[in-house]
Amino acid sequence: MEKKTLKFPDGFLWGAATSAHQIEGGNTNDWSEWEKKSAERLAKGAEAKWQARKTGQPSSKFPEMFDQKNYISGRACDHYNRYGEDFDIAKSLNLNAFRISIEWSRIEPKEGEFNEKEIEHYRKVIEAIRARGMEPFVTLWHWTLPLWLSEIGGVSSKKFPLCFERYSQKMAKEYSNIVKYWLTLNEPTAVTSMGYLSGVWPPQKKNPILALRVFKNLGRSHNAAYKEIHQVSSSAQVGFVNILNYFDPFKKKSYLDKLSVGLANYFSNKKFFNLTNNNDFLAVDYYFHHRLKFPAKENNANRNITDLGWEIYPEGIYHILKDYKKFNLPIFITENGLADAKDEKRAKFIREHLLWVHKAISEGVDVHGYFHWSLLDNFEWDKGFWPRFGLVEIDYETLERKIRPSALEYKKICETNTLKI
Ligand code: IFM
Repeated sequence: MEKKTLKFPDGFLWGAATSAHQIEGGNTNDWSEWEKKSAERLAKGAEAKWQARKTGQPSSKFPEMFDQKNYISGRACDHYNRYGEDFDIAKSLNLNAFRISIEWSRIEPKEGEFNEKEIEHYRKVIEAIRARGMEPFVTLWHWTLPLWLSEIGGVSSKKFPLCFERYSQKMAKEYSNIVKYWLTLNEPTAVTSMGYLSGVWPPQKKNPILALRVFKNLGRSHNAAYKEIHQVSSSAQVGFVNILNYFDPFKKKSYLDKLSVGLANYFSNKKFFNLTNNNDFLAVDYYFHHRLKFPAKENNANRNITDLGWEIYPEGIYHILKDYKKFNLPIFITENGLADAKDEKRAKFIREHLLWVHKAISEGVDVHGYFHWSLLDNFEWDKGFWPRFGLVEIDYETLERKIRPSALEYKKICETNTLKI
């Protein structure tokens, strides 16, 4: 049967996304300290946590999860030293954009004291991305904090927005000649709910009042950083990364199910956005679909799931993009990916999501780029190393990089700017 070719807009950015703490190795920040305190508990709790889930027994498939080492980021992928090799791989896959984050704890290890050596390091990293023909997208805060800042309350501290403003201004002054696209914050809703509502991530609070304060602080921080970056460079493009979940009602005609969807949508997708004054573009991360039954019970079909038990629901990205059309701003999909150690589902996952992205574009949504999460296998926060999100497999013993077959499929799409279906 003849294949159909779907063309993406000229100049579309094809990328991969990463974050410093998850790949660099050798970080000292609030997470690295928390990992040391939590590894034993997380390893012991793994059996109970994963056996009970609908994930096809990952506990027997991933014995690493019982090992305390799994939960310590340690040297991770040693990307701090091997970034050149990693960007060569990205280039070989025909990527023309690359998303990184700057590790604040390296840049400002003591309050108000900036480390020139580390500033130089990230300059080289960004230049290395550019030298390979890729457009850098730079995240200023992907969740980890310098120790001095976490000791005074981190994102919940009154001082946080000012500290973030100072750091952002410094970064803008240093790099605005080599960075056009700035992402101030990564997924503020995820980090607030995991750290301050469910209490699973550091600082493990379960306090809705504090969560609200964090939300406001992060909103102010984005607004301040937006201003600072634009004061340094009027041509900069600044946004923040919003993780958007697609909610739909279990029964299409049930008012109560629809009410649940409305509320979930508000708290998870809209509330933070409403706190931000300015965005030059919208950055969307898409991973989750929730089919809700009143009051808030999830009833997903889960026909197809990742190693983490997350439902694969490509259509959701289309609805999210359609909804974002109303803001009339360029949209970048700054993350979308899955844990798939055997690489059995990744190629199809990418193709199907892109099919829906293309449909949204053909209906007038202004999508400018897609970044797969992630280039490399990496440290998946409280789950550690066992979930494998990489287009490239990492052998954590030897640090050897091996390009997965799905990456070669993605390469074809990036190379031709088309999807053949
Ligand atoms: O690994 C994370 C990333 O740090 C933020 N977005 C979701 C990814 C997968 O869970």
